[in-house]
Amino acid sequence: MPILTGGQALVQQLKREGIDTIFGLPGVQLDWAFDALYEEREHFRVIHTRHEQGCAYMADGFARATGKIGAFLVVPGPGLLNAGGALSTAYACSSPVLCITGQIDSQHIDKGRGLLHEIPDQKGMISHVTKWQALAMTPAEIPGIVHEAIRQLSTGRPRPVEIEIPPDVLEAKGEVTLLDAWSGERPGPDSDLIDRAAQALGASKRPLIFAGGGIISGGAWEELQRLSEMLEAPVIMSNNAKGALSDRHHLGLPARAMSELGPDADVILFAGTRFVQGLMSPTVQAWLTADKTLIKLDIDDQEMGRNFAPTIGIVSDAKKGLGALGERVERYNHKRESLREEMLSLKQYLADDAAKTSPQAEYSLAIRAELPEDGIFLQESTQVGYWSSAAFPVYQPRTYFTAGYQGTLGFGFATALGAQVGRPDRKVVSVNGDGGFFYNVQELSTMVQQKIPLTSMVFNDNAYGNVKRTQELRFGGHVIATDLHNPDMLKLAEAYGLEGRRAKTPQELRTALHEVLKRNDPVLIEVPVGPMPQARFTPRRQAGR
Ligand SMILES: Cc1ncc(C[n+]2csc(CCOP(=O)(O)OP(=O)(O)O)c2C)c(N)n1
Ligand SMILES: [Mg+2]
Repeated sequence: MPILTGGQALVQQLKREGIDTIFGLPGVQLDWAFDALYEEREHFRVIHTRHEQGCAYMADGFARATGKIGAFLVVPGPGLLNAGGALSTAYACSSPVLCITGQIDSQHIDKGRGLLHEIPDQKGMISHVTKWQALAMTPAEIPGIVHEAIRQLSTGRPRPVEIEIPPDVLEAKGEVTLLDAWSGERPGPDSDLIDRAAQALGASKRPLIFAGGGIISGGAWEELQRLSEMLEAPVIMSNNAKGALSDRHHLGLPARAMSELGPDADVILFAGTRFVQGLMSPTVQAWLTADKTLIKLDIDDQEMGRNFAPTIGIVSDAKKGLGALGERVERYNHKRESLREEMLSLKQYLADDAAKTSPQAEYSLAIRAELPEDGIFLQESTQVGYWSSAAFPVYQPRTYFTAGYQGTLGFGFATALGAQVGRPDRKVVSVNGDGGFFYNVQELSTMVQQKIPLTSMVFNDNAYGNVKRTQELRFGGHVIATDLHNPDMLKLAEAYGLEGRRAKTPQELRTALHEVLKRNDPVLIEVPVGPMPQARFTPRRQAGR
């Protein structure tokens, strides 16, 4: 048995589990962990950031872009709290993020003495945005805890987990048994339930599939496409599922299509989605239960019946569940007429309707025109970002990421940096407002130091425009706390040592992207804009067409 420090035990076990990239920000409690990373500097890429929220967002972006685990290492207490918004986002979006943090010395934990970075019940505090937490009290237990963390991240619903190790434990030496990398199966479906669901789908006249982010995180897009083509069932994708089926496929549709296709469907398969719309929209609620068979497939048994009551609920890994459904449906299926013409006409309506929101449509489509099909787009809570979630065409899985129901301002730029680190072979762009961008402006430094060739766009209206518009329209012009003073963006880029561009129209943005995406450099593009209208989308039924 080797004698290792706690820090070495941590780093060696991470290495065995296949982790090779860590986003981190050091401090006294982590010195022995960082020194162990130094010893393994040939294996690990350590990317240090300028704020802990950057570490956690980057780990999330890395995880989403690669499908692997994204790991970060931050000091306890305030460092961990700084990572909170990013962790809540990864939690909301079911992203496999490994958070490793410190503690105060083991003998003092939860005594309330007031030691550096101490907060009471750290594990309890972070438990609300992580699915599992553990505290290591000896070097010998560290490999087992890391191994269990990897198991937690690799099975069930992928959500962040947290490991905390006190500084005296990272420093202490002891006999340590390292474990082989975790490997195991994800749970498959119950075959009787698959049979019932396959019968319902096979006999259905107008089957429909609503796909959520679980399809992406579960790597189930091929099984999804096969099933939808067998059934000639349109696949409506939530924002987190964009790209599960290509927008070019006649059956691949954005979430807005639910109000068009939901009411007439007789069997709906909800796969890897909470489908909160069923609760939140009275219109959806009205048709959701009427004479329909609702099948729900989810890895998380807690999601069964939470937002709506399914007729058939199947707890399973998405890939295995959809694969099994595809096989079994063959037995019960009948041939349906092609929906090609009908769906292409619906897509055309949706595109024409979305194009009415200007200038968001023009800017967004300018980006689409220049971003390669496999390029990665990071959205944020800004005008062009909102429009994009509704109408940006996406062609491949793992190429469009949102902050999900956290709507976390500050998500876009930092998460995009992590995505670019994970996929150096892809073009990555982020769309930010001036409000959101400045949450993480300091990571321009990381971008340059680590040579991360991301193209970040800042739509600059010198305002928290979204809120300001509400104040103007709903509160009689009571503008408060929403005007922003920004530095000159080109000088900002220059000061950080990266290329800055200014594009004043959609055409100029397209030209700028055309040029910079040919190269592999970090770029900041400012797009000065005025106030934009709220994006409005009119369901075709309502438009009477
Ligand atoms: C963490 C967080 N804080 C606050 C908000 C509330 N919020 C939503 S949009 C917005 C303004 C966004 O401003 P900007 O990024 O400049 O985009 P714009 O609307 O101007 O395009 C704010 C403050 C939020 N979504 N997330
Ligand atoms: Mg703004």
